[in-house]
Amino acid sequence: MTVSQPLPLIAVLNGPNLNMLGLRQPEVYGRSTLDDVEALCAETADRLGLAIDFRQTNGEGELVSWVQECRGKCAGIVINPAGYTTTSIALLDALLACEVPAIEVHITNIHRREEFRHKSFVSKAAVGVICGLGIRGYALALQALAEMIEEGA
Ligand code: DHK
Repeated sequence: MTVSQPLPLIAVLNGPNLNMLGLRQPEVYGRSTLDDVEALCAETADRLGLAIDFRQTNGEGELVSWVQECRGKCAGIVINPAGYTTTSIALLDALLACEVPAIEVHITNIHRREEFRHKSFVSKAAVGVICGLGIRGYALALQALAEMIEEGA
């Protein structure tokens, strides 16, 4: 008898205004929509043998609560904190408290943009940061987490 193991669960969490992807400053963020990002994550997770829980919120408190929920439940987090990257110590604290490896993703290269976007509070709690590679950054983050889980890191 073979007992099948549940697939490792990865939370893919998106912060404020990412629901506007595709419409929002397409010259900066590109034309892909959040549905396109979700489809890319779902297909990448499928290929890698991961399960995903994909969410977006405009609320800081909700994002903090979702990160807390990951504790003991998720094998990894992919997070694009968007505008809360540079402001939210609460989000940093939640990521530190949840003890789940998190990869921070930004669609744009925040270091080529306005100076106020350069400093991330979230990075202090992230195992890695991917920025400037468009929505493929999400797929690369899932790939990295799959490898880390496989290595037992
Ligand atoms: C998305 C946002 O909404 C901005 O607030 C960040 C990030 C950059 C992104 O590139 O995905 O500064």
